[in-house]
Amino acid sequence: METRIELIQGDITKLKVDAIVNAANPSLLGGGGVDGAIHKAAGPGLVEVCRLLGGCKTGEAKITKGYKLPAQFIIHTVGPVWGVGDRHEEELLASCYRKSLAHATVHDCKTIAFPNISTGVYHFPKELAASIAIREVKNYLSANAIPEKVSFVCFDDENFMIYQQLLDQ
Ligand code: AR6
Repeated sequence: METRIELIQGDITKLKVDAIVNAANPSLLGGGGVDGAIHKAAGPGLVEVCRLLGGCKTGEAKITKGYKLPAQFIIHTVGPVWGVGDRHEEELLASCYRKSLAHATVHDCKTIAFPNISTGVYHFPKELAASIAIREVKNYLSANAIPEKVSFVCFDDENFMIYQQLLDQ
């Protein structure tokens, strides 16, 4: 496995990294899944500042502080919903990873952790999502010194096994 990439199974809200990424929705005001867990763990200061951000388009990313989280920053990105709209889902998901990594570089985040964006409520096929995530992170790392380390955090067993297989190749 590429030494700057790490695979973890567990809850992203517990990680003491410079930045965690949130799989948000365009309102940026919270929701279920990992978004709900992050807002709950970060505390009410997060939604207060999110109200001022004016939402976020699919494929884009915005950054806030981590509030009560062990992570210093939260990078909120909005993944595509699989199977609706103009169907540029693959490119939009790739953009989520690139834009999140770019925020990490600008804010000098040496460590960043990603959840499996869009693979829950948004129903993006897990294997395809993982291959896009790994490709984009590898490409970015080969061109940038910061972040130094990227963690993929899988919550469910299926995603964990998919990432294990793809990263071992
Ligand atoms: N830590 C890490 N990963 C998690 C956690 C956690 N605590 N909880 C869930 N996951 P989802 P989406 C995984 O549905 O598909 C929200 O309501 C989960 O197993 O959270 O991008 C937003 O507000 C799955 O693999 O995000 C949006 O409306 C992955 O996180 C919508 O859901 C993503 O699942 C976004 O949908």
